[in-house]
Amino acid sequence: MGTTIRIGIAGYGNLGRGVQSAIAKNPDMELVGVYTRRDPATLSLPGGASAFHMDELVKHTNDIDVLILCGGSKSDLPEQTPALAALFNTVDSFDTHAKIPEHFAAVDAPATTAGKTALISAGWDPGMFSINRVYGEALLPDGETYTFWGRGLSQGHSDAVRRVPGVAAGVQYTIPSTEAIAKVRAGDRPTLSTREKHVRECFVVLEDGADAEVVKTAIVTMEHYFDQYETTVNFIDAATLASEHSSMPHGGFVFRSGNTSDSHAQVIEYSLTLQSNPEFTSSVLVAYARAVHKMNQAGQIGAKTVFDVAPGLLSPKSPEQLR
Ligand code: API
Repeated sequence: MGTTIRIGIAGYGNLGRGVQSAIAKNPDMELVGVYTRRDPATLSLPGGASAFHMDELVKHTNDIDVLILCGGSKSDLPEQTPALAALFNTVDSFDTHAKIPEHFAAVDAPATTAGKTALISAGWDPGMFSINRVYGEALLPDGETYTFWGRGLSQGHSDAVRRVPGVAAGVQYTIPSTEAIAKVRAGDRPTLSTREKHVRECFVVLEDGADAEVVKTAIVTMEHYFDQYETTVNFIDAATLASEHSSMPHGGFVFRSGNTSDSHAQVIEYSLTLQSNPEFTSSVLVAYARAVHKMNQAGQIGAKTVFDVAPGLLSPKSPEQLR
């Protein structure tokens, strides 16, 4: 193996901490620094890692092979990824599915101009689930694809809830229809609307003086996140949030159910059972950082998605070892 891949972390919330843990599990990687918009002196970083203000990033362009962007999709990444992809090879987990083409275009131009490689929308969905949908559809062209999430805490939806004016804190659980999952697993191919597959449940702590009805309406009508679902909003206090909603489990299923001939039906199932949604997402981001490093060295520049990355590039093993 060659020298270690030098990783920077931009943003130190749940994902940033997860990336730090994941780097510790990958001996071919090394953490150069954590970059934050907060006062870096206030971060207590395990393992003697260094913290810097985000503004210092411009001074460290020669020290970092791949910068992993750990901000939220609602407002951080649409600004940060295009700006930082002009300076670094990057990996992000932008997960507003409907806006991925727009995000791709915004990142592709600066990355290409700078000769950088920018992998967008990695994680598990979008990410590993996307890959499994594409595999399923390619292998079983005559069939149906089903994605179920949960039961679990969606970071994307929780982040979106927390950005609603009047919300002090909150989480969102995605709850799938267990009946629908059982039918699909058994080989049925029901037609299911978005509403029939999942419901969404929010637990929200209001800011002092906030109007609960206004907050609730803002959440349940939010485009891309809640408007297509049955959503319930429960108002709780900060102590209850801390005691009952601090863990972040998630998971789900991708099914492809199809026929290879009139007489034979086939079902493919990919499933995840996650104790920590952010730590798993972070592990995916770190494996893709390895691929981004190799792709940039091979001259593959510009914006990329998981569909553009060959599986062997994710591995610390060489092509010879894999063969
Ligand atoms: C949901 C899924 C979760 C995808 C995983 C990840 C996240 O509704 O629960 O935000 O946690 N879209 N993108």
